[in-house]
Amino acid sequence: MFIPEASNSALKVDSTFTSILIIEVILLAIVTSAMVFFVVRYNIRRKQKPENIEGSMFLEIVWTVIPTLLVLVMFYLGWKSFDIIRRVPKEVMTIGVTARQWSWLFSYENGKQSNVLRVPMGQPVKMLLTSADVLHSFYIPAFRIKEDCVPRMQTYMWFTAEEEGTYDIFCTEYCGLGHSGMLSKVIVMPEKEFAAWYGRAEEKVEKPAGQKILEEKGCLGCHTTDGTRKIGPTFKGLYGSKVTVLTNGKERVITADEKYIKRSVTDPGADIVKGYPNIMPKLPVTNEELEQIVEYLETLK
Ligand SMILES: [Cu+2]
Repeated sequence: MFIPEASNSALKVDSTFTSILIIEVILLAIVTSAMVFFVVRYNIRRKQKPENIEGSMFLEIVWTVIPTLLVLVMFYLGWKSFDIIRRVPKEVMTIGVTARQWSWLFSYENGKQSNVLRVPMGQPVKMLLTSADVLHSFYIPAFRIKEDCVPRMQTYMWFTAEEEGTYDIFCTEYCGLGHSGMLSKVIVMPEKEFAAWYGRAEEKVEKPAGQKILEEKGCLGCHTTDGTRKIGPTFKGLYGSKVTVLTNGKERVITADEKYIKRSVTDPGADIVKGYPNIMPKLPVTNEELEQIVEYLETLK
């Protein structure tokens, strides 16, 4: 397998997929060889005389019963693995997932929040999913599970991670220009290690409040703090710098001061930095949060 089978459902989903694939390959072989046979056998150069056939009860029954049985077998296999994916065990740890353009936020039962998903190995985890804006879809290929994130609705999925490691998380429903950058990781940790991380009230190095807000609101899905260009301009060195923007389609150079930064958050379409698309969604922020964001950006000079 190219992608590891790192959850309880992965093996079952794969074996269902392989079984159906085998049935299909056999069918393809039968149909193709019959086709080739008829092309050769009844070629016009053989000058066969056409014959009128009245019908055959035996053939009618054979080609009705066999496909019906095959479809029923495939349905049974699919339904069995679907049942595993949907039936959540009683004792589970619950983690909330909020999808937004273009980031993931994971919220734990004890109030911890993170942009990276950490789960204990061998323990069932239930994810409660929702979206803050448009349709997204939460997908962990190594676990063979995905589920839609729908605004104003809660969906769920569950899994037991069975192999330690770090695996990809993708958004698998086109959700705007930043869709391809809507990535994260799931880190499967041994139970003890997870408990230690989970129990720690705060990260050892206290993060600035502004940085936390940028992480939680998903700003860092499109902007970086290290100077790299993503979908949006980087925050590094932004504060106090000269920026060329388009205001109502007119180009002008302004200084990235407090006023400019605040306006860029509350009204992202007002001044568009030259060379970037006008795609930033409006985010709900309080005045206090705005102050903290500005304060943090000031430190990124
Ligand atoms: Cu998305």
